[in-house]
Amino acid sequence: MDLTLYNFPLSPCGEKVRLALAEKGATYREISIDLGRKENLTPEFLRMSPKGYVPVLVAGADVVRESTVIIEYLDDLLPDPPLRPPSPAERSRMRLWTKLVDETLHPAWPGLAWPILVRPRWLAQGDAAVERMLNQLPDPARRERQRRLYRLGTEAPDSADTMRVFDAVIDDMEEALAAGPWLAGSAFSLADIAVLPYLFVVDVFGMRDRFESRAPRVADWYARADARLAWGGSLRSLYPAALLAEVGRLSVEARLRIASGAAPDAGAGQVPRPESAAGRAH
Ligand SMILES: N[C@@H](CCC(=O)N[C@@H](CS)C(=O)NCC(=O)O)C(=O)O
Repeated sequence: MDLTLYNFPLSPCGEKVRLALAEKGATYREISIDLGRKENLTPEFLRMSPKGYVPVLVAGADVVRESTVIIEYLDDLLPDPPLRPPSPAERSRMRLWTKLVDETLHPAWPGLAWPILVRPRWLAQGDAAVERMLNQLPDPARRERQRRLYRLGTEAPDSADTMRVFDAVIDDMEEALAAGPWLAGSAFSLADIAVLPYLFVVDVFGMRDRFESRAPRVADWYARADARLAWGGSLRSLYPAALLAEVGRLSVEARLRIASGAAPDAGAGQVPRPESAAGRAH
């Protein structure tokens, strides 16, 4: 089967798909869609993904979008090794995690990602060019958020909210991992694949301490997930070293601001706590 993945490097939704493909041992072609240059808003791309989101997977004649849908599609298409637990109880737990990521963790992600991955390039291009790109965005809420993050970087309220959401999800994970080695229970599954790219990015941004310092089971889970054979014992092997070095460099300033502004529990109660997957799983 001919597989093509449209992705933006380090976009966690696209990375989920890459992790699932790696676990399956699948070969595929990857096409990079530069979100900073709005390559996701070309008519050709919008035909595949009407909201202009990466990732998109093209498998033969099938064009599949929405990362959680794509990873389940892949598990149907390439059943070995299975990435959904066989028992209905564990499978339902797996889906609580993928739902938590779709509904809560991912919507919070731009508050961390845009200041680091996109803003520096936008600052170099200047306001007029950035406004031209922002005005192409069909969704006004998305446009305003990107404008805020461009203007204010990690000073935008979005960034502190993001860190609080991340911290709450880490707490949920810590609780769930008391019951088994992986998030859905006994086996590595799409639940782990759904969350892992977000913690990996926290790590690449130099903020691993965010979970290592206070969530020992999550730290252990992360170390075991990072060491999986599917990616040769290190998630970093999936990326060009130059990209990781560049992102590490770009994240220094953001990291320091976030560390000084939004420590775990600071401001608790200002944003709604995400609905807990762990809490409902037991
Ligand atoms: N629910 C979608 C969300 C995808 C999404 O938010 N993709 C981001 C990258 S992480 C994107 O393409 N953003 C482009 C933009 O907002 O302009 C999924 O899970 O695939």
